[in-house]
Amino acid sequence: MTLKKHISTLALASILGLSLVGPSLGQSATDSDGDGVPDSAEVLLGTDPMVADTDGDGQNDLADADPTFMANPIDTAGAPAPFAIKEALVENNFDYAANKIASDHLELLVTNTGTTPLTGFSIYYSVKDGDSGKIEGTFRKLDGFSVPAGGEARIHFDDGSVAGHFRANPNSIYITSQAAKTFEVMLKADGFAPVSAEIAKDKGGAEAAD
Ligand SMILES: [Ca+2]
Ligand SMILES: [Ca+2]
Ligand SMILES: [Ca+2]
Repeated sequence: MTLKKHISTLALASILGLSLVGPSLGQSATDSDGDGVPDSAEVLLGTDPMVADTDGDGQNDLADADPTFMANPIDTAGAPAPFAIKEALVENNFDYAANKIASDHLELLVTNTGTTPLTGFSIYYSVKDGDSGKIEGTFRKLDGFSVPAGGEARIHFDDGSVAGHFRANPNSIYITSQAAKTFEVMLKADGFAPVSAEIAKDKGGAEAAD
């Protein structure tokens, strides 16, 4: 009797689970990233419709109780970093390649004072909304990003359409809220202690290029 009841509960949970993911959210709705959350619902959740795990904590957006925030996972141990964040921008960006104003996005200029090229970077960044107090926190491995010995390189988080740029969540409060915001960034390369930067963004939306 007990066993039968247990099985019934599991069956019921399974049915409820299917109904939550399926028809109740619109079975035919487009789910571009296959995380179980339709694109239209990702807008409401503030998650990225093209990224299954928006905050980078390893849980996809459907399973994640707080899909736009994870705590900073970066290990602060390591040898003193031979790199530094020379510039950190979240507004009034400039596209040096095209020599024109670029749409607002998170951009870092990283310098390497060492004698060997650096790779193996990862980043954690948080953005806090000055009005609501909401905080989003995101972790990413920066695959393909490197800084030459004695040189510098830029990290861009935008729509990711340009080679070498990384994708940022288009439904982030950075884009959707007009409030002033505070960004905190921590950048790490394997084996080295991380470096940090804090950036304030003025009240107003993320302006389009003009
Ligand atoms: Ca989705
Ligand atoms: Ca998603
Ligand atoms: Ca997640």
